[in-house]
Amino acid sequence: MRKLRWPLPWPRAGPFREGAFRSPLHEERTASLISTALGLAFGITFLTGVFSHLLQHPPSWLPLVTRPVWIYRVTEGAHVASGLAAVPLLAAKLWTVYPQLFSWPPLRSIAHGLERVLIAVLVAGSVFELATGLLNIIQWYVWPFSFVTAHYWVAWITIGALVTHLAVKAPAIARGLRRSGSTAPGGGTPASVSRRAILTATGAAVAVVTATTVGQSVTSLRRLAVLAPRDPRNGPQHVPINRTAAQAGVRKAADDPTWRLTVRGSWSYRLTRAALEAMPQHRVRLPIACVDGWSVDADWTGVRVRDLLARAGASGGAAIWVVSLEQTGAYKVSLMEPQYWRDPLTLLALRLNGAPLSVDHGYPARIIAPGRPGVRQTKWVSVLEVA
Ligand SMILES: Nc1nc2c(c(=O)[nH]1)N[C@H]1C(S)=C(S)[C@@H](COP(=O)(O)O)O[C@H]1N2
Ligand SMILES: [Mo]
Repeated sequence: MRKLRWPLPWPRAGPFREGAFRSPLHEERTASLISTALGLAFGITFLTGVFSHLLQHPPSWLPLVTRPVWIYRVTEGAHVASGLAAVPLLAAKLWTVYPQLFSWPPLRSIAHGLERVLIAVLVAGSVFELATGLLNIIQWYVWPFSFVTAHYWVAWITIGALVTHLAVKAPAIARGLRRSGSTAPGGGTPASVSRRAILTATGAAVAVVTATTVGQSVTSLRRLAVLAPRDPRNGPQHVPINRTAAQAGVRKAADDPTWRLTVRGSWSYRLTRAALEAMPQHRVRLPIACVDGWSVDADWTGVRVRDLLARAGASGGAAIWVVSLEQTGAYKVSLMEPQYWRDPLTLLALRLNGAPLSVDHGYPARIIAPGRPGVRQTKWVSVLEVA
């Protein structure tokens, strides 16, 4: 019987041949610098992403904070900005290391095989996360699965693969960062010029991506944000709209003069919009911060949710259901924890930036609370009910 030995079944040719990749750009130091930046971007994106997920689906053990009021605005802006910055970094990283795909022999040992599987998971997970995140912020839902569930769980798989990969690669990373020499492997050609070129190009790509998008959440930079899906000042009453009343199918119900707010606690009552306007009004400055990364501060005027619930005899420890006029979908009902509704800044808002809410912003009444993801700031509210 013949022994199976490499080179089998394919010969060592093409990219597999010895010395196929001589460019100094593929050496360890270049890879290490880009990897450090990419690791940092992934770390920030992961942590802020987990925070965002927890705020959207708060487990009972989570201490819900409402101060600073812009906490979610900042973490979600950072999540999307670092995710976007990771796109050119990942591309540069893959480019510096792809020759290793053709290392010879393709399989040296079981450990080497496992390392390759790990890298495959890491690359696939990273590409999946950045691609789905990107498509989500431009609201192009091309996938058949739930974005939130998939994006969240693949993040854990990817970060697990990344941490394991870092542990395996620690010696090479340390070597790459320590080495300050400018010679290519094998001696000879100075690599500094081309290395500087790829590092500059990568840095420039990150700078351009960031500068042209970060204005969606850093309002003062909005004029630069030519590539951002949203201009944070562009919309009725200078606030963008994610879903209009027509898209949500509530146009008629929202404009219906027979609309009443129902509040159910130990006892129940109903109020017209005029009755709400006759109650003590409060004005707060709070951001709408969408999970998609755009955010903007606005002036909201309305009735404190805690005043409405006190009138229904609600106890301070209870959560409340916020029911929208929307008949179907994820926004129909949402739970509001006591930390939010007892907060003096949490309003059933009637006015936005000095004028009555436009129908697309949630007329006749909508929730605005400090430190909450935009998805939970329910528009077109019809019922507040102790859960
Ligand atoms: N009922 C309902 N409430 C909703 C939404 C919705 O589609 N339906 N969109 C949410 C999302 S994702 C965001 S970011 C904010 C946006 O509020 P705005 O359209 O007034 O800017 O409203 C939230 N409240
Ligand atoms: Mo949103």
